[in-house]
Amino acid sequence: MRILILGGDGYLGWPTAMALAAEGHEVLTIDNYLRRLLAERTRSQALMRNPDLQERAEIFAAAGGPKIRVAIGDCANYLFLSRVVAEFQPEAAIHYAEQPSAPYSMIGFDEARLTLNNNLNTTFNLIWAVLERAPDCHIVKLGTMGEYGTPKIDIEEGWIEIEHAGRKDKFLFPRQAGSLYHTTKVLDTDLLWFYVRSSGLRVTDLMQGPVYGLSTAETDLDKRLMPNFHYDDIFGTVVNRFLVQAIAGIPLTVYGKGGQTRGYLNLRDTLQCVRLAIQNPVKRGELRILNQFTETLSVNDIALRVRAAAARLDLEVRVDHVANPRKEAEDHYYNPKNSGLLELGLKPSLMTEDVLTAMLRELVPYRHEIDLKKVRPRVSWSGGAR
Ligand code: USQ
Repeated sequence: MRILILGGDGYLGWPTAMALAAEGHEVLTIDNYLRRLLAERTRSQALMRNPDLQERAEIFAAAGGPKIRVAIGDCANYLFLSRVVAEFQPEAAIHYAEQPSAPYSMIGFDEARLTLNNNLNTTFNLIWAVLERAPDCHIVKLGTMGEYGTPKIDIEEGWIEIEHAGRKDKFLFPRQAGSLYHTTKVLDTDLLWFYVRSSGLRVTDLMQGPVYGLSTAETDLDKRLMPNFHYDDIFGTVVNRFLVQAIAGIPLTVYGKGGQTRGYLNLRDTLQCVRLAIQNPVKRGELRILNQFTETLSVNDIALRVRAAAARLDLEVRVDHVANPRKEAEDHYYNPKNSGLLELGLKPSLMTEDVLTAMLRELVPYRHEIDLKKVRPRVSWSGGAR
């Protein structure tokens, strides 16, 4: 298939590009390096230096991988995006081209506006580029489990049937996100659903939980192919952060009580999920929503697992409960469904001590690169940057 990846330089975009190219798909990636720029601006650079997208594609090809095409440009610019779509005629477009950090979106007005403008414009432009230039293309959009928030009822996969005054109908599951970033994903879903209904778009919206992981089958070819691995408080996700903290010998930063529960998944499983979505496209005029995670864990559960894995490498780990910089429930009901991707064939690799120990081993050589100033929370939900 011809597959277009928007946001091909990102933590998920680059491993996805390699995995799909390795399977024989024709892959074109787009990026404008926005995340790299924002990471520089907020002093949140990734742990290891990542070559730029063009260099990564060259390293991959030199290591025996297939060709990955690269277009540097801004998906929020409609002329650029529609031209790429018209020329490439993708059969599937995977949309990762969003400002991905919840803390970044909560720093202040400028960061909130950038997140809103970028995320909605990229989605809106992709919708129109597909409608105008490649109307049969299947859009696979990365949404987030955070769209649902933490309601006191079970979370369905995207939809809920409601009975009201003796009549029934099916609606999008209620959404109440906990950050402006997560809210942009709610708005994305609404935009996609509107154009599915009005114009017959075909869309899969993947509600993904926080991802952890460092290597994939393709990164074994050359270490320079590793994804950008963030451990800072702004772009780093919690498991990756805790592993780096364990290696640095500093206490794990559990925010508040640590009962916050989310659906997690391994980076390798993200690749499986996206592949399954593409292999099983929906028909025109359908919005399929899949909850993309493999297990639910609290922050305290994760801290204990990281501590146990670190002990195997003789690393002693303390767990610290720091003041929670976010506004979120710290002790709550959480029961989301995730049968859709399993039914499509997902084989989960869970967050076992073996998996965490292997990640710690991979990270040890980078210990001297860890900058402790990036670790403590710097952004507060109530007052922007500290
Ligand atoms: N947390 C800590 N300590 C830390 C970092 C985080 O206790 O040092 C807690 C947070 O307060 C939160 C949980 O861990 O309760 C998850 O936080 P996270 O930073 O790993 O994830 P989040 O900010 O929600 O965002 C990440 C990705 C985002 C994706 C989302 C999926 O950055 O792109 O959409 O995970 S989800 O959380 O399901 O919405």
